[in-house]
Amino acid sequence: MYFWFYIFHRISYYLLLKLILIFCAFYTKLLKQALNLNLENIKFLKSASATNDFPEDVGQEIAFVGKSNAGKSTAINAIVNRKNIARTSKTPGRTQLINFFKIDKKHSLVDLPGYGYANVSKSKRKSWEHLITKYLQKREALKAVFLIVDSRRGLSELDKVFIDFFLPMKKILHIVLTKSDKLKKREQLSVFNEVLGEYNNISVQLFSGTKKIGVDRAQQKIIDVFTK
Ligand SMILES: Nc1nc2c(ncn2[C@@H]2O[C@H](COP(=O)(O)OP(=O)(O)OP(=O)(O)O)[C@@H](O)[C@H]2O)c(=O)[nH]1
Ligand SMILES: [Mg+2]
Repeated sequence: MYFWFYIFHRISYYLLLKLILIFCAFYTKLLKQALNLNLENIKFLKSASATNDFPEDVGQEIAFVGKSNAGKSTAINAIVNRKNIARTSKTPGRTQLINFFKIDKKHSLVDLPGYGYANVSKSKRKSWEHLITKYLQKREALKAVFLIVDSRRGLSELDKVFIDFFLPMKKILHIVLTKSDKLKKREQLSVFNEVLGEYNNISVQLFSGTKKIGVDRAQQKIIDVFTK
């Protein structure tokens, strides 16, 4: 009897050990996958001017949203360490289509047209708004939005309207305060605290695409979103 109890005990012990090892291997594989996510491998996939132009709704996406000229395309370029994969311009309203960029089979970044660009006809603005709204509401692959805000201006009324529209979707929102190279340390801290004070449940960071400030933090956030 004691012998059988001993055998049973050893087998259960062995099985438990095996289970722990399988779990560890699985966890390591997940971590590895996360680390292997090489942002520099990014490739332009396609531009969309209508919902039926969108690529297949699979995998995981992070969209860059914000006012026109806030620095969305520059932020994407800095984060993926590529010069001009997302087209930037001094002229507001440069990105007029939804641009999809693929990092690998499962992960993409999306450059959205900026809002609040005055120099555009009413009908064109309406069609952009429709396109962006449809994308944000319907896209299953959309896991998070990086809201790009010019740190010199702080959150605009339109940014706040966007936040109110997006928060109920229960997806991740991360605020990136760009062009912080144009501010003194004291001013950077002030805008950072102001945004945090207003939305203390949203993550916020300072950033500069041109001076490469906060790039690591933004990359880490992307990896966190994709491995969550
Ligand atoms: N100094 C500084 N300039 C920046 C930074 N980010 C963007 N810019 C400049 O701001 C301008 C607009 O940048 P874009 O990245 O094209 O802005 P966008 O939000 O993609 O603009 P749209 O596509 O028009 O909506 C360009 O002249 C950039 O060089 C930054 O971090 N620091
Ligand atoms: Mg752009």
